[in-house]
Amino acid sequence: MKRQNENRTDYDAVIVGAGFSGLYMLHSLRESGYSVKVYEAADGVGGVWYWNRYPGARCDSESIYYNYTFSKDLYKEWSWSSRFASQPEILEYLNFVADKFNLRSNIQFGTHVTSAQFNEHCNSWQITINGEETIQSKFFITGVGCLSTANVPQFEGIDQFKGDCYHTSNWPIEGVDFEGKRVGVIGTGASGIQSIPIIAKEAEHLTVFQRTPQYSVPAGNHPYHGTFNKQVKSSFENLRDTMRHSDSGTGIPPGNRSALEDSPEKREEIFEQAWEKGSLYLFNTYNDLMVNADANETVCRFIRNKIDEIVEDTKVAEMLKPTYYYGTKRPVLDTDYYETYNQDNVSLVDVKANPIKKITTKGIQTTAEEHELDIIVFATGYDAITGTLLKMDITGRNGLSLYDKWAGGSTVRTYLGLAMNSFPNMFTITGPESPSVLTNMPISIEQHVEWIRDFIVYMDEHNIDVAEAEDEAEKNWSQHCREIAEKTLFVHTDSWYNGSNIDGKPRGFPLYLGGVESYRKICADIANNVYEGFSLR
Ligand code: N01
Repeated sequence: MKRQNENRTDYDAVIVGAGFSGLYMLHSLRESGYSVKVYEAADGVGGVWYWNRYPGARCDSESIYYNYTFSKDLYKEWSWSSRFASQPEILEYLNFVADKFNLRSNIQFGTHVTSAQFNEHCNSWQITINGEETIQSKFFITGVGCLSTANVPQFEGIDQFKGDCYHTSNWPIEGVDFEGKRVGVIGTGASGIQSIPIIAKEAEHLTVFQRTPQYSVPAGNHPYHGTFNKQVKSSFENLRDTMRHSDSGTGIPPGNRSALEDSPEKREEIFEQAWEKGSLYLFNTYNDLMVNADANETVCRFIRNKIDEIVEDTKVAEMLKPTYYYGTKRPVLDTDYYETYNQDNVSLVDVKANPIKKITTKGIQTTAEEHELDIIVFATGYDAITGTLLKMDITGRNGLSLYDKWAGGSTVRTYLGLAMNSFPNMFTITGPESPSVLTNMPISIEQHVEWIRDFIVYMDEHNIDVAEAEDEAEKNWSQHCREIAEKTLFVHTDSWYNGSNIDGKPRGFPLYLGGVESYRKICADIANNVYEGFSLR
Protein backbone atom coordinates (compact mmCIF):
# COMPACT_ATOMS: atom_id res chain seq x y z
CA MET A 1 0.00 0.00 0.00
CA LYS A 2 0.08 2.90 -1.52
CA ARG A 3 -1.77 6.11 -0.99
CA GLN A 4 -2.67 5.97 2.72
CA ASN A 5 0.99 6.28 3.64
CA GLU A 6 1.04 9.79 2.21
CA ASN A 7 -1.01 10.87 5.22
CA ARG A 8 2.03 10.28 7.36
CA THR A 9 0.08 8.41 9.99
CA ASP A 10 1.87 5.81 12.08
CA TYR A 11 -0.31 3.10 10.59
CA ASP A 12 -2.93 2.68 7.93
CA ALA A 13 -5.07 0.81 10.42
CA VAL A 14 -5.15 0.24 14.14
CA ILE A 15 -7.19 -2.73 15.33
CA VAL A 16 -8.34 -3.29 18.90
CA GLY A 17 -8.28 -6.93 20.01
CA ALA A 18 -6.45 -10.07 18.93
CA GLY A 19 -9.33 -12.55 19.01
CA PHE A 20 -10.97 -14.15 15.96
CA SER A 21 -11.82 -10.68 14.58
CA GLY A 22 -8.54 -8.87 15.13
CA LEU A 23 -6.36 -11.72 13.88
CA TYR A 24 -8.17 -12.07 10.57
CA MET A 25 -8.49 -8.30 10.09
CA LEU A 26 -4.75 -7.96 10.60
CA HIS A 27 -3.99 -10.77 8.17
CA SER A 28 -6.39 -9.42 5.50
CA LEU A 29 -5.15 -5.85 5.57
CA ARG A 30 -1.52 -6.84 5.74
CA GLU A 31 -1.96 -9.16 2.75
CA SER A 32 -3.45 -6.20 0.88
CA GLY A 33 -0.32 -4.18 1.58
CA TYR A 34 -1.40 -1.99 4.49
CA SER A 35 0.53 -1.17 7.63
CA VAL A 36 -1.42 -2.45 10.61
CA LYS A 37 -1.07 -2.51 14.38
CA VAL A 38 -3.16 -4.56 16.76
CA TYR A 39 -3.42 -3.63 20.43
CA GLU A 40 -4.48 -6.41 22.77
CA ALA A 41 -5.04 -6.10 26.52
CA ALA A 42 -4.15 -9.74 27.21
CA ASP A 43 -0.67 -11.24 27.09
CA GLY A 44 -1.62 -13.52 24.24
CA VAL A 45 -3.99 -13.94 21.32
CA GLY A 46 -7.46 -15.42 21.71
CA GLY A 47 -9.86 -12.71 22.93
CA VAL A 48 -12.64 -14.35 24.97
CA TRP A 49 -10.88 -17.68 24.56
CA TYR A 50 -7.85 -16.24 26.31
CA TRP A 51 -9.83 -15.07 29.34
CA ASN A 52 -12.60 -17.65 29.74
CA ARG A 53 -10.62 -20.47 31.38
CA TYR A 54 -13.33 -21.54 33.82
CA PRO A 55 -13.82 -25.27 34.38
CA GLY A 56 -15.80 -26.83 31.56
CA ALA A 57 -15.44 -23.85 29.18
CA ARG A 58 -16.23 -25.19 25.76
CA CYS A 59 -17.65 -23.81 22.56
CA ASP A 60 -21.34 -24.28 21.89
CA SER A 61 -20.93 -24.16 18.12
CA GLU A 62 -19.68 -27.39 16.59
CA SER A 63 -15.94 -27.39 15.93
CA ILE A 64 -16.29 -28.05 12.21
CA TYR A 65 -18.22 -24.76 11.95
CA TYR A 66 -16.44 -22.73 14.59
CA ASN A 67 -13.25 -21.91 12.76
CA TYR A 68 -11.91 -19.78 9.97
CA THR A 69 -12.77 -20.70 6.41
CA PHE A 70 -10.72 -18.09 4.58
CA SER A 71 -7.81 -20.49 4.10
CA LYS A 72 -8.25 -24.01 2.77
CA ASP A 73 -4.72 -24.82 3.90
CA LEU A 74 -5.51 -23.77 7.43
CA TYR A 75 -8.75 -25.77 7.43
CA LYS A 76 -6.87 -28.84 6.25
CA GLU A 77 -3.95 -28.47 8.60
CA TRP A 78 -5.97 -28.22 11.79
CA SER A 79 -7.96 -31.14 13.26
CA TRP A 80 -10.39 -30.77 16.13
CA SER A 81 -10.42 -33.51 18.72
CA SER A 82 -14.13 -33.36 19.56
CA ARG A 83 -17.51 -32.11 18.39
CA PHE A 84 -17.41 -29.17 20.82
CA ALA A 85 -13.90 -27.90 21.33
CA SER A 86 -12.71 -27.03 24.81
CA GLN A 87 -11.35 -23.58 25.63
CA PRO A 88 -7.72 -24.79 25.73
CA GLU A 89 -8.08 -26.34 22.29
CA ILE A 90 -9.63 -23.21 20.76
CA LEU A 91 -6.87 -21.11 22.30
CA GLU A 92 -4.32 -23.51 20.84
CA TYR A 93 -6.01 -23.13 17.44
CA LEU A 94 -5.84 -19.34 17.56
CA ASN A 95 -2.16 -19.55 18.55
CA PHE A 96 -1.63 -21.91 15.62
CA VAL A 97 -3.28 -19.35 13.31
CA ALA A 98 -1.13 -16.54 14.72
CA ASP A 99 2.00 -18.63 14.11
CA LYS A 100 1.02 -19.87 10.69
CA PHE A 101 0.40 -16.37 9.36
CA ASN A 102 3.17 -14.79 11.41
CA LEU A 103 0.73 -12.35 13.03
CA ARG A 104 2.45 -11.65 16.35
CA SER A 105 4.94 -9.21 14.87
CA ASN A 106 2.10 -6.73 14.36
CA ILE A 107 0.43 -7.22 17.74
CA GLN A 108 1.30 -5.35 20.90
CA PHE A 109 0.14 -7.37 23.88
CA GLY A 110 -0.65 -6.15 27.39
CA THR A 111 -1.89 -2.90 25.91
CA HIS A 112 -5.23 -1.20 26.51
CA VAL A 113 -6.66 1.26 24.03
CA THR A 114 -7.84 3.89 26.48
CA SER A 115 -9.20 6.43 24.01
CA ALA A 116 -9.57 7.15 20.32
CA GLN A 117 -10.36 10.50 18.81
CA PHE A 118 -11.04 11.43 15.18
CA ASN A 119 -8.91 14.34 14.02
CA GLU A 120 -10.80 16.26 11.35
CA HIS A 121 -7.79 18.23 10.20
CA CYS A 122 -5.85 15.22 9.06
CA ASN A 123 -8.76 12.80 8.68
CA SER A 124 -7.23 10.22 10.91
CA TRP A 125 -7.62 8.71 14.36
CA GLN A 126 -5.51 9.54 17.37
CA ILE A 127 -5.43 6.47 19.52
CA THR A 128 -4.12 6.51 23.05
CA ILE A 129 -2.76 3.32 24.55
CA ASN A 130 -2.42 2.65 28.27
CA GLY A 131 -3.40 6.28 28.88
CA GLU A 132 0.06 7.41 27.78
CA GLU A 133 1.22 7.07 24.21
CA THR A 134 -0.74 8.41 21.24
CA ILE A 135 -0.64 6.81 17.81
CA GLN A 136 -2.10 8.13 14.60
CA SER A 137 -3.90 5.87 12.18
CA LYS A 138 -6.04 6.42 9.12
CA PHE A 139 -8.51 3.72 10.12
CA PHE A 140 -9.68 2.64 13.55
CA ILE A 141 -11.17 -0.85 13.67
CA THR A 142 -12.62 -2.53 16.74
CA GLY A 143 -12.51 -6.30 17.12
CA VAL A 144 -13.53 -6.31 20.75
CA GLY A 145 -16.20 -9.01 20.58
CA CYS A 146 -19.69 -8.78 22.04
CA LEU A 147 -19.00 -10.40 25.39
CA SER A 148 -15.82 -8.91 26.78
CA THR A 149 -16.85 -6.62 29.64
CA ALA A 150 -17.76 -8.66 32.70
CA ASN A 151 -20.91 -7.97 34.68
CA VAL A 152 -20.02 -8.08 38.35
CA PRO A 153 -23.18 -7.17 40.30
CA GLN A 154 -22.24 -4.69 42.98
CA PHE A 155 -23.69 -6.55 45.94
CA GLU A 156 -23.32 -4.80 49.27
CA GLY A 157 -20.30 -6.14 51.13
CA ILE A 158 -18.69 -7.60 48.01
CA ASP A 159 -15.22 -6.68 49.31
CA GLN A 160 -15.77 -8.15 52.76
CA PHE A 161 -15.88 -11.82 51.82
CA LYS A 162 -12.97 -13.64 53.49
CA GLY A 163 -12.88 -16.46 50.92
CA ASP A 164 -11.94 -16.29 47.23
CA CYS A 165 -14.06 -14.74 44.45
CA TYR A 166 -13.74 -15.39 40.72
CA HIS A 167 -15.60 -14.29 37.60
CA THR A 168 -15.83 -16.89 34.85
CA SER A 169 -14.58 -14.38 32.27
CA ASN A 170 -11.32 -13.71 34.06
CA TRP A 171 -10.28 -17.07 35.39
CA PRO A 172 -6.81 -17.60 36.87
CA ILE A 173 -4.44 -19.27 34.41
CA GLU A 174 -3.27 -21.66 37.12
CA GLY A 175 -6.87 -22.82 37.77
CA VAL A 176 -8.80 -23.03 41.05
CA ASP A 177 -8.76 -25.95 43.48
CA PHE A 178 -12.29 -26.72 44.66
CA GLU A 179 -11.36 -29.88 46.57
CA GLY A 180 -12.97 -29.91 50.02
CA LYS A 181 -14.41 -26.41 49.53
CA ARG A 182 -17.90 -25.00 49.95
CA VAL A 183 -18.51 -23.25 46.65
CA GLY A 184 -21.27 -20.88 45.55
CA VAL A 185 -21.98 -20.22 41.89
CA ILE A 186 -24.10 -17.16 41.08
CA GLY A 187 -25.67 -17.40 37.64
CA THR A 188 -27.06 -20.10 35.39
CA GLY A 189 -26.27 -18.88 31.87
CA ALA A 190 -23.91 -20.77 29.55
CA SER A 191 -20.90 -20.15 31.80
CA GLY A 192 -22.69 -21.31 34.95
CA ILE A 193 -24.25 -24.32 33.25
CA GLN A 194 -20.90 -25.46 31.84
CA SER A 195 -18.97 -24.99 35.06
CA ILE A 196 -21.55 -26.27 37.60
CA PRO A 197 -21.23 -30.02 36.74
CA ILE A 198 -17.42 -29.84 36.87
CA ILE A 199 -17.26 -27.85 40.11
CA ALA A 200 -19.84 -30.21 41.66
CA LYS A 201 -17.49 -33.15 41.02
CA GLU A 202 -14.70 -31.52 43.01
CA ALA A 203 -16.29 -29.37 45.68
CA GLU A 204 -17.33 -30.61 49.10
CA HIS A 205 -20.57 -28.73 48.59
CA LEU A 206 -21.88 -26.61 45.73
CA THR A 207 -24.68 -24.09 46.14
CA VAL A 208 -26.13 -22.68 42.92
CA PHE A 209 -27.77 -19.27 43.19
CA GLN A 210 -30.29 -19.18 40.35
CA ARG A 211 -32.24 -16.07 39.36
CA THR A 212 -33.75 -17.35 36.12
CA PRO A 213 -33.91 -21.06 35.30
CA GLN A 214 -32.63 -21.94 31.82
CA TYR A 215 -33.66 -24.26 29.04
CA SER A 216 -30.57 -26.37 28.52
CA VAL A 217 -30.10 -29.17 26.02
CA PRO A 218 -27.43 -31.89 26.08
CA ALA A 219 -24.62 -30.83 23.76
CA GLY A 220 -23.96 -34.40 22.64
CA ASN A 221 -20.24 -33.91 22.73
CA HIS A 222 -18.03 -36.77 21.53
CA PRO A 223 -14.54 -37.25 20.11
CA TYR A 224 -13.97 -36.77 16.38
CA HIS A 225 -12.26 -39.65 14.68
CA GLY A 226 -9.66 -39.44 11.93
CA THR A 227 -12.07 -40.60 9.23
CA PHE A 228 -14.63 -37.97 10.19
CA ASN A 229 -11.99 -35.25 10.07
CA LYS A 230 -10.85 -36.48 6.67
CA GLN A 231 -14.39 -36.43 5.30
CA VAL A 232 -15.04 -32.92 6.58
CA LYS A 233 -11.82 -31.63 5.12
CA SER A 234 -12.51 -33.18 1.75
CA SER A 235 -15.85 -31.36 1.60
CA PHE A 236 -14.35 -28.05 2.72
CA GLU A 237 -15.73 -25.93 -0.15
CA ASN A 238 -19.26 -27.30 0.24
CA LEU A 239 -19.24 -26.82 3.96
CA ARG A 240 -17.85 -23.29 3.71
CA ASP A 241 -20.44 -22.27 1.12
CA THR A 242 -23.26 -23.82 3.13
CA MET A 243 -22.24 -21.89 6.23
CA ARG A 244 -21.73 -18.62 4.39
CA HIS A 245 -25.12 -18.81 2.72
CA SER A 246 -27.13 -20.05 5.67
CA ASP A 247 -29.09 -18.00 8.22
CA SER A 248 -27.16 -19.22 11.23
CA GLY A 249 -23.67 -19.48 9.77
CA THR A 250 -23.57 -23.21 10.49
CA GLY A 251 -24.38 -26.33 8.53
CA ILE A 252 -27.39 -27.17 10.72
CA PRO A 253 -30.47 -27.18 8.49
CA PRO A 254 -33.25 -24.84 9.68
CA GLY A 255 -36.79 -26.09 10.27
CA ASN A 256 -39.03 -25.85 7.22
CA ARG A 257 -42.52 -25.88 8.72
CA SER A 258 -44.54 -24.75 11.72
CA ALA A 259 -44.43 -26.74 14.95
CA LEU A 260 -48.22 -26.50 14.95
CA GLU A 261 -48.52 -28.37 11.65
CA ASP A 262 -47.43 -31.64 13.23
CA SER A 263 -49.51 -33.80 15.57
CA PRO A 264 -48.34 -33.81 19.21
CA GLU A 265 -47.00 -37.35 18.69
CA LYS A 266 -45.05 -36.42 15.56
CA ARG A 267 -43.70 -33.28 17.22
CA GLU A 268 -42.60 -35.28 20.24
CA GLU A 269 -40.76 -37.69 17.96
CA ILE A 270 -39.01 -34.81 16.18
CA PHE A 271 -38.07 -33.09 19.43
CA GLU A 272 -36.79 -36.37 20.85
CA GLN A 273 -34.58 -36.99 17.81
CA ALA A 274 -33.22 -33.45 18.03
CA TRP A 275 -32.58 -33.81 21.77
CA GLU A 276 -30.58 -36.97 21.04
CA LYS A 277 -28.62 -35.26 18.28
CA GLY A 278 -27.64 -32.41 20.63
CA SER A 279 -26.08 -29.16 19.42
CA LEU A 280 -28.68 -26.64 18.19
CA TYR A 281 -30.87 -29.22 16.43
CA LEU A 282 -33.77 -28.67 18.82
CA PHE A 283 -33.67 -24.92 18.17
CA ASN A 284 -33.83 -25.68 14.44
CA THR A 285 -36.66 -28.21 14.44
CA TYR A 286 -39.40 -25.83 13.26
CA ASN A 287 -39.38 -22.47 11.53
CA ASP A 288 -41.79 -20.61 13.81
CA LEU A 289 -40.37 -21.30 17.26
CA MET A 290 -39.07 -17.75 17.56
CA VAL A 291 -42.11 -15.97 16.16
CA ASN A 292 -45.14 -17.87 17.40
CA ALA A 293 -45.81 -18.16 21.13
CA ASP A 294 -47.90 -21.33 20.78
CA ALA A 295 -45.24 -23.02 18.66
CA ASN A 296 -42.58 -21.97 21.14
CA GLU A 297 -44.58 -23.37 24.05
CA THR A 298 -44.44 -26.85 22.47
CA VAL A 299 -40.67 -26.99 22.77
CA CYS A 300 -40.74 -25.38 26.23
CA ARG A 301 -43.08 -28.10 27.43
CA PHE A 302 -40.82 -30.77 25.93
CA ILE A 303 -37.78 -29.47 27.85
CA ARG A 304 -39.73 -29.02 31.10
CA ASN A 305 -40.80 -32.68 30.81
CA LYS A 306 -37.15 -33.64 30.34
CA ILE A 307 -36.29 -31.80 33.55
CA ASP A 308 -38.99 -33.79 35.35
CA GLU A 309 -37.55 -37.03 33.96
CA ILE A 310 -33.95 -36.21 34.87
CA VAL A 311 -34.17 -34.46 38.24
CA GLU A 312 -35.15 -36.77 41.08
CA ASP A 313 -36.25 -34.21 43.67
CA THR A 314 -39.56 -32.84 42.41
CA LYS A 315 -39.15 -29.58 44.31
CA VAL A 316 -35.77 -28.97 42.70
CA ALA A 317 -37.16 -29.95 39.29
CA GLU A 318 -39.90 -27.33 39.69
CA MET A 319 -37.31 -24.69 40.55
CA LEU A 320 -35.30 -25.56 37.44
CA LYS A 321 -38.19 -25.14 35.03
CA PRO A 322 -38.06 -21.97 32.96
CA THR A 323 -41.10 -20.06 31.83
CA TYR A 324 -39.68 -17.62 29.29
CA TYR A 325 -39.86 -18.33 25.53
CA TYR A 326 -37.24 -20.93 24.59
CA GLY A 327 -34.41 -19.43 22.54
CA THR A 328 -35.08 -15.82 23.51
CA LYS A 329 -32.18 -16.06 25.91
CA ARG A 330 -29.22 -17.59 24.15
CA PRO A 331 -29.88 -21.39 23.99
CA VAL A 332 -27.56 -23.27 26.31
CA LEU A 333 -25.92 -26.63 25.66
CA ASP A 334 -24.67 -28.74 28.53
CA THR A 335 -23.07 -31.93 29.66
CA ASP A 336 -24.99 -33.40 32.61
CA TYR A 337 -26.33 -30.08 33.88
CA TYR A 338 -29.74 -31.15 35.20
CA GLU A 339 -28.24 -34.50 36.36
CA THR A 340 -25.90 -32.57 38.66
CA TYR A 341 -28.84 -31.65 40.91
CA ASN A 342 -29.22 -35.33 41.80
CA GLN A 343 -25.89 -35.20 43.63
CA ASP A 344 -26.07 -35.03 47.43
CA ASN A 345 -23.46 -32.27 47.58
CA VAL A 346 -25.41 -29.85 45.35
CA SER A 347 -28.17 -27.47 46.40
CA LEU A 348 -30.17 -24.92 44.48
CA VAL A 349 -31.23 -21.54 45.85
CA ASP A 350 -33.89 -19.45 44.15
CA VAL A 351 -32.62 -15.88 44.30
CA LYS A 352 -35.60 -14.53 42.43
CA ALA A 353 -37.83 -15.58 45.34
CA ASN A 354 -35.20 -14.66 47.93
CA PRO A 355 -32.75 -12.20 46.35
CA ILE A 356 -29.15 -11.87 47.39
CA LYS A 357 -29.12 -9.14 50.04
CA LYS A 358 -25.40 -8.88 50.52
CA ILE A 359 -22.08 -10.66 50.58
CA THR A 360 -20.89 -11.21 54.14
CA THR A 361 -17.46 -12.12 55.45
CA LYS A 362 -18.65 -15.74 55.51
CA GLY A 363 -20.65 -16.07 52.32
CA ILE A 364 -23.89 -15.00 50.66
CA GLN A 365 -26.85 -13.61 52.56
CA THR A 366 -30.18 -13.89 50.79
CA THR A 367 -33.38 -12.43 52.15
CA ALA A 368 -34.06 -15.91 53.58
CA GLU A 369 -30.73 -17.09 55.03
CA GLU A 370 -26.95 -16.90 55.03
CA HIS A 371 -24.96 -19.49 53.01
CA GLU A 372 -21.45 -20.03 54.32
CA LEU A 373 -18.90 -20.48 51.54
CA ASP A 374 -15.17 -20.73 50.87
CA ILE A 375 -15.35 -19.71 47.21
CA ILE A 376 -17.82 -17.58 45.24
CA VAL A 377 -17.92 -17.93 41.46
CA PHE A 378 -19.60 -15.11 39.58
CA ALA A 379 -21.05 -16.60 36.40
CA THR A 380 -23.01 -13.39 35.99
CA GLY A 381 -22.25 -12.66 32.37
CA TYR A 382 -21.44 -9.49 30.52
CA ASP A 383 -22.33 -5.93 29.72
CA ALA A 384 -22.81 -7.30 26.24
CA ILE A 385 -22.72 -5.94 22.68
CA THR A 386 -22.25 -2.25 23.53
CA GLY A 387 -20.45 -2.45 26.91
CA THR A 388 -16.86 -2.65 25.71
CA LEU A 389 -17.29 -0.03 22.99
CA LEU A 390 -18.85 2.40 25.45
CA LYS A 391 -16.08 1.77 27.97
CA MET A 392 -13.45 2.92 25.48
CA ASP A 393 -13.38 6.67 25.29
CA ILE A 394 -14.19 7.08 21.58
CA THR A 395 -14.80 10.53 20.12
CA GLY A 396 -15.86 11.23 16.56
CA ARG A 397 -16.40 14.38 14.51
CA ASN A 398 -17.22 17.65 16.29
CA GLY A 399 -16.10 16.21 19.60
CA LEU A 400 -19.09 13.85 19.77
CA SER A 401 -18.39 10.97 22.11
CA LEU A 402 -19.78 7.52 21.36
CA TYR A 403 -21.38 7.58 24.79
CA ASP A 404 -23.29 10.75 23.91
CA LYS A 405 -24.16 9.54 20.43
CA TRP A 406 -25.78 6.46 21.89
CA ALA A 407 -27.13 8.41 24.89
CA GLY A 408 -25.37 5.97 27.15
CA GLY A 409 -26.93 3.03 25.31
CA SER A 410 -30.56 4.10 24.99
CA THR A 411 -30.34 5.03 21.32
CA VAL A 412 -27.78 2.66 19.85
CA ARG A 413 -27.55 3.38 16.15
CA THR A 414 -25.13 2.07 13.54
CA TYR A 415 -25.06 1.50 9.81
CA LEU A 416 -25.01 -2.28 9.25
CA GLY A 417 -23.34 -2.73 12.64
CA LEU A 418 -20.17 -1.78 10.77
CA ALA A 419 -19.92 1.99 10.86
CA MET A 420 -21.49 5.09 12.37
CA ASN A 421 -22.41 8.60 11.39
CA SER A 422 -19.97 11.12 12.97
CA PHE A 423 -17.33 8.40 13.29
CA PRO A 424 -15.55 8.45 9.92
CA ASN A 425 -13.01 5.78 9.00
CA MET A 426 -14.03 3.70 11.98
CA PHE A 427 -15.31 0.15 11.58
CA THR A 428 -16.77 -2.19 14.19
CA ILE A 429 -16.33 -5.91 13.49
CA THR A 430 -19.52 -7.64 14.68
CA GLY A 431 -20.71 -4.32 16.06
CA PRO A 432 -24.19 -3.59 17.44
CA GLU A 433 -26.98 -4.15 14.88
CA SER A 434 -25.06 -6.79 12.96
CA PRO A 435 -25.99 -10.52 13.08
CA SER A 436 -23.01 -11.34 15.35
CA VAL A 437 -24.02 -13.33 18.44
CA LEU A 438 -27.15 -14.71 16.83
CA THR A 439 -24.96 -16.52 14.34
CA ASN A 440 -21.81 -18.61 14.20
CA MET A 441 -19.29 -15.89 15.05
CA PRO A 442 -16.26 -16.87 12.91
CA ILE A 443 -18.41 -16.87 9.76
CA SER A 444 -19.91 -13.48 10.58
CA ILE A 445 -16.47 -12.14 11.48
CA GLU A 446 -15.02 -13.26 8.14
CA GLN A 447 -17.81 -11.54 6.25
CA HIS A 448 -17.24 -8.29 8.15
CA VAL A 449 -13.47 -8.40 7.80
CA GLU A 450 -13.57 -9.04 4.07
CA TRP A 451 -16.16 -6.31 3.53
CA ILE A 452 -14.09 -3.77 5.51
CA ARG A 453 -10.90 -4.75 3.69
CA ASP A 454 -12.58 -4.38 0.29
CA PHE A 455 -13.95 -0.99 1.30
CA ILE A 456 -10.50 0.24 2.35
CA VAL A 457 -8.99 -1.02 -0.91
CA TYR A 458 -11.79 0.72 -2.84
CA MET A 459 -11.14 3.99 -1.03
CA ASP A 460 -7.49 3.68 -1.80
CA GLU A 461 -8.01 2.99 -5.47
CA HIS A 462 -10.41 5.92 -5.80
CA ASN A 463 -8.42 8.49 -3.83
CA ILE A 464 -11.01 8.69 -1.07
CA ASP A 465 -9.74 9.91 2.29
CA VAL A 466 -12.87 9.69 4.39
CA ALA A 467 -15.82 7.32 4.54
CA GLU A 468 -18.64 8.12 6.91
CA ALA A 469 -22.04 6.50 7.31
CA GLU A 470 -24.85 8.93 6.49
CA ASP A 471 -27.30 9.82 9.20
CA GLU A 472 -30.32 8.76 7.13
CA ALA A 473 -28.80 5.40 6.20
CA GLU A 474 -28.01 4.74 9.83
CA LYS A 475 -31.51 5.72 10.95
CA ASN A 476 -33.06 3.39 8.38
CA TRP A 477 -30.81 0.48 9.31
CA SER A 478 -31.57 0.81 13.01
CA GLN A 479 -35.27 0.97 12.28
CA HIS A 480 -35.00 -2.10 10.03
CA CYS A 481 -33.28 -4.04 12.85
CA ARG A 482 -35.96 -2.97 15.33
CA GLU A 483 -38.81 -3.85 13.00
CA ILE A 484 -37.50 -7.38 12.48
CA ALA A 485 -36.92 -7.86 16.21
CA GLU A 486 -40.41 -6.69 17.07
CA LYS A 487 -41.90 -9.46 14.94
CA THR A 488 -40.17 -12.06 17.09
CA LEU A 489 -40.47 -13.33 20.65
CA PHE A 490 -36.94 -12.12 21.50
CA VAL A 491 -38.15 -8.73 22.62
CA HIS A 492 -40.42 -10.20 25.30
CA THR A 493 -37.64 -11.73 27.41
CA ASP A 494 -35.10 -10.18 29.75
CA SER A 495 -31.68 -11.10 28.39
CA TRP A 496 -28.21 -9.78 27.73
CA TYR A 497 -29.34 -9.31 24.11
CA ASN A 498 -31.50 -6.39 25.20
CA GLY A 499 -29.39 -5.13 28.10
CA SER A 500 -31.84 -5.97 30.85
CA ASN A 501 -29.19 -8.05 32.68
CA ILE A 502 -27.32 -4.88 33.66
CA ASP A 503 -28.73 -2.61 36.35
CA GLY A 504 -29.57 0.76 34.83
CA LYS A 505 -28.65 -0.20 31.25
CA PRO A 506 -31.19 1.12 28.75
CA ARG A 507 -33.08 -1.58 26.90
CA GLY A 508 -32.91 -2.09 23.18
CA PHE A 509 -32.33 -4.94 20.78
CA PRO A 510 -29.12 -3.96 18.97
CA LEU A 511 -28.90 -7.04 16.77
CA TYR A 512 -29.83 -7.84 13.18
CA LEU A 513 -32.13 -10.86 13.17
CA GLY A 514 -32.34 -11.36 9.41
CA GLY A 515 -29.60 -14.01 9.28
CA VAL A 516 -26.16 -14.33 7.73
CA GLU A 517 -27.24 -14.85 4.14
CA SER A 518 -29.57 -11.88 3.81
CA TYR A 519 -27.12 -9.68 5.68
CA ARG A 520 -24.30 -10.74 3.37
CA LYS A 521 -26.45 -9.84 0.38
CA ILE A 522 -27.38 -6.44 1.82
CA CYS A 523 -23.72 -5.62 2.48
CA ALA A 524 -22.68 -6.81 -0.99
CA ASP A 525 -25.41 -4.73 -2.67
CA ILE A 526 -24.32 -1.65 -0.73
CA ALA A 527 -20.72 -2.17 -1.85
CA ASN A 528 -21.80 -2.75 -5.44
CA ASN A 529 -23.79 0.47 -5.30
CA VAL A 530 -20.57 2.39 -4.61
CA TYR A 531 -20.99 2.09 -0.87
CA GLU A 532 -24.47 3.47 -0.78
CA GLY A 533 -25.29 5.14 2.51
CA PHE A 534 -21.72 6.31 3.02
CA SER A 535 -20.50 9.78 2.28
CA LEU A 536 -17.14 9.43 0.53
CA ARG A 537 -14.78 12.40 0.30
O1 N01 B 1 -23.79 -14.98 31.06
P1 N01 B 1 -25.40 -14.87 31.05
P2 N01 B 1 -22.88 -16.21 30.65
N1 N01 B 1 -28.08 -11.87 40.86
O2 N01 B 1 -25.70 -13.42 31.02
C1 N01 B 1 -27.32 -14.30 36.45
C2 N01 B 1 -21.53 -16.83 25.59
N2 N01 B 1 -20.91 -17.99 26.15
O3 N01 B 1 -21.47 -15.80 30.92
O4 N01 B 1 -30.94 -14.69 33.67
C3 N01 B 1 -28.30 -13.15 40.52
O5 N01 B 1 -26.00 -15.74 30.00
C4 N01 B 1 -28.26 -14.23 35.28
O6 N01 B 1 -29.60 -14.28 35.72
P3 N01 B 1 -30.78 -13.69 34.78
C5 N01 B 1 -22.95 -17.19 25.21
O7 N01 B 1 -23.34 -16.43 24.11
C6 N01 B 1 -20.72 -19.03 25.32
O8 N01 B 1 -23.35 -17.45 31.24
O9 N01 B 1 -30.26 -12.37 34.26
N3 N01 B 1 -28.04 -13.66 39.31
C7 N01 B 1 -27.82 -15.45 34.51
O10 N01 B 1 -28.33 -16.62 35.04
C8 N01 B 1 -23.69 -16.80 26.46
O11 N01 B 1 -25.07 -16.61 26.28
C9 N01 B 1 -20.20 -20.16 25.81
O12 N01 B 1 -31.92 -13.56 35.66
C10 N01 B 1 -27.53 -12.83 38.41
C11 N01 B 1 -26.31 -15.43 34.72
O13 N01 B 1 -26.07 -14.67 35.90
C12 N01 B 1 -22.96 -15.56 26.85
O14 N01 B 1 -21.60 -15.85 26.60
C13 N01 B 1 -19.86 -20.29 27.12
C14 N01 B 1 -27.25 -11.48 38.69
C15 N01 B 1 -25.57 -14.78 33.59
O15 N01 B 1 -25.79 -15.49 32.44
C16 N01 B 1 -23.11 -15.16 28.29
O16 N01 B 1 -23.09 -16.31 29.11
C17 N01 B 1 -20.06 -19.21 27.96
C18 N01 B 1 -27.57 -11.01 39.98
N4 N01 B 1 -27.38 -9.73 40.31
C19 N01 B 1 -20.59 -18.06 27.46
N5 N01 B 1 -26.73 -10.91 37.58
C20 N01 B 1 -20.04 -21.27 24.90
O17 N01 B 1 -19.65 -21.16 23.76
C21 N01 B 1 -26.69 -11.87 36.64
N6 N01 B 1 -27.17 -13.03 37.13
C22 N01 B 1 -20.47 -22.54 25.41
